Amino acid sequence: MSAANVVISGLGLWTPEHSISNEELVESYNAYAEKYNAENATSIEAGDLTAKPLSTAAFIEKASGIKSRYVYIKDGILDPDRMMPNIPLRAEDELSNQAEIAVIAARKAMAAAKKEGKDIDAVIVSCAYTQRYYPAIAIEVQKELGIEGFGFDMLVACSAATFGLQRAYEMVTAGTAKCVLCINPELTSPGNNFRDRDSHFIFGDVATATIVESAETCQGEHSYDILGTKTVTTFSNNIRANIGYMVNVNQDNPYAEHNFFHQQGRKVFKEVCPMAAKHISDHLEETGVANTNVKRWFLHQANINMNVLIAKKLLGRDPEPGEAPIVLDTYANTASAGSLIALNLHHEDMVAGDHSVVCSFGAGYSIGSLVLRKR
Ligand code: CO8
Repeated sequence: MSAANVVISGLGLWTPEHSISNEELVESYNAYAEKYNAENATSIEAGDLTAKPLSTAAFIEKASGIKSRYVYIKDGILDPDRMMPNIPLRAEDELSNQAEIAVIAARKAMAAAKKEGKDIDAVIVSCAYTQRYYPAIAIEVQKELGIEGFGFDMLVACSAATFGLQRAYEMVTAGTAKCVLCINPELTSPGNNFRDRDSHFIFGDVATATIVESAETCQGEHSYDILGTKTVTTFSNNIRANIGYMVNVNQDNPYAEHNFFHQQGRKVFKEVCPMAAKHISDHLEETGVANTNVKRWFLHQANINMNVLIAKKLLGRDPEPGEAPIVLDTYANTASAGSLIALNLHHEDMVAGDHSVVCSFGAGYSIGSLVLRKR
């Protein structure tokens, strides 16, 4: 099967009903920091502990472009005595939290692609974290949606969504699946350290879903030829979260800072921007599409300054409004889902023949891209 025979035929997006503004987040963080500093005044004065610095909404918006973020559960996050979402443990016979949000996004993508469970034969759940190791969330989703065939979970942090789409593309190309449901239930808030001034503002929750199938069976109103996919990874410790199943045998504290998301943000910015710009340029060249022939750039949503810089490197000028859509002002960084939120919200006005690029970049480091053409 040639490259242009595999298509994206449906997109779905679940946006949580709760959001938190920078101002709300900063007020609760500062209350927590002031309380911590007052309670530990003696140790801080003696130099045994470091005082918690205060956060500002103005810094957050200027440094990242983020104004607010959506969260699955708001309760608990803004409580200075808790600083994490209050998500009750579910019984084993209840739908898991991630399967719940995955199914909502999946149903939207299936409706857009005009598919029912019986039409799909593979499910990929790819995201930055899964809430348990097994059974796979994808298999739970598969049962919930009445899908036969197989499902599996995969983790590639910020690039889980694009890497998942590449797997789907390869499966349809190879004939091991006919129609693949790819879902990215990015429940980031449990892994975000709301007690850390440098990262408390970065992440939001969301779920995106995409149907990948053969052009022969495609019935979606808005569909896209996948002209090519390209992925690369280079090991870096600059973005890490250490939490895992060894936490008990290590006799480690699950609430220790190193178990939450933590990063060297400046280094990430400096190292990833040129890598991502080169990756996209190379991919376009390999696909035979000129940069000047790309209508829309659906870039990873981690930092607005990163997106502007990468778009500038690719275009040799500032991007026009809407050319490289930004969604992180309201969604914040949603791990691997950012570029797909942008695609979900800004694709319908493209016309047949328009080229676009979807690209993720971040932890790993990992970079993944797809070159698309509207049908
Ligand atoms: N309020 C006020 N001041 C602050 C704050 C704050 N909240 N935070 C930092 N400052 C201060 C610092 O102390 C510093 O002060 P000084 O100059 O006196 O030392 C000053 O502001 C500048 O600080 P930084 O150098 O840290 O700030 P930057 O301008 O570099 O901006 C960013 C910080 C926004 C983090 C920026 O570096 C950035 O965006 N880098 C790229 C980040 C990135 O792409 N990360 C990838 C994220 S990973 C991913 O996308 C998925 C991971 C998996 C999901 C995990 C889910 C939980």
